[in-house]
Amino acid sequence: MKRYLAVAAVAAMLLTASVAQGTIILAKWTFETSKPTTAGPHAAEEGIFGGDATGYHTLSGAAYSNPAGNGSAESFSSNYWSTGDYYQFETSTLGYTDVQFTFDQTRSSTGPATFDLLVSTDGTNWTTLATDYAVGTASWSSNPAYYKPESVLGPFADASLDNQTKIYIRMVSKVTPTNTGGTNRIDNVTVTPEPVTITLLGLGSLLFLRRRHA
Ligand SMILES: [Ca+2]
Ligand SMILES: [Ca+2]
Repeated sequence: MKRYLAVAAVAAMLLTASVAQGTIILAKWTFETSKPTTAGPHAAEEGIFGGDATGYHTLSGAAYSNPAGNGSAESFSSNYWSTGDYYQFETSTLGYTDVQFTFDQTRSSTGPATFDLLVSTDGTNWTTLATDYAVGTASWSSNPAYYKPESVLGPFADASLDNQTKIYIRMVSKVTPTNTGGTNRIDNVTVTPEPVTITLLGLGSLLFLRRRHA
């Protein structure tokens, strides 16, 4: 009498799971807690990594304030703009790929209307993602019912931002308005991984026990 054990590993199971956009936030500045009155740094209100928001102005007269955001109570605003002045946001993307970001930006009628968008991983060497993008004059209200989608810029993405200990995002004014009182305002700066599709390979084994009589 012989006994045979035959084993066959047969089945492969393919599972595809979709992770919806927005379920992971690396950093998001809403300014609802920081309510800026200075150049910063202002801590991100949300996100796995958080991070800092800062403003930079050449003119010492620049004032930072927190007027109504885009459908929220607070935003990050400043006046006395010169060419080269900027808003900057820094966070981490370590362990995440396909990183993208969006932000809301508006201005007063005499505020700077033209910006460049730059990114960096060291704060020294910069890559330009958008040149001379236009900032509109949509009037923001703290009432969510009056949220202005036309103020949303992006999503912007660049492979250099993936899986980095630190990333920097800058919105740099390309113009010097004649009216120093002109303001520019930013809100809802959000850094996320792009929606990803995760493929799971599952191996199912089938074990056959076969008995034979000699
Ligand atoms: Ca806000
Ligand atoms: Ca306020």
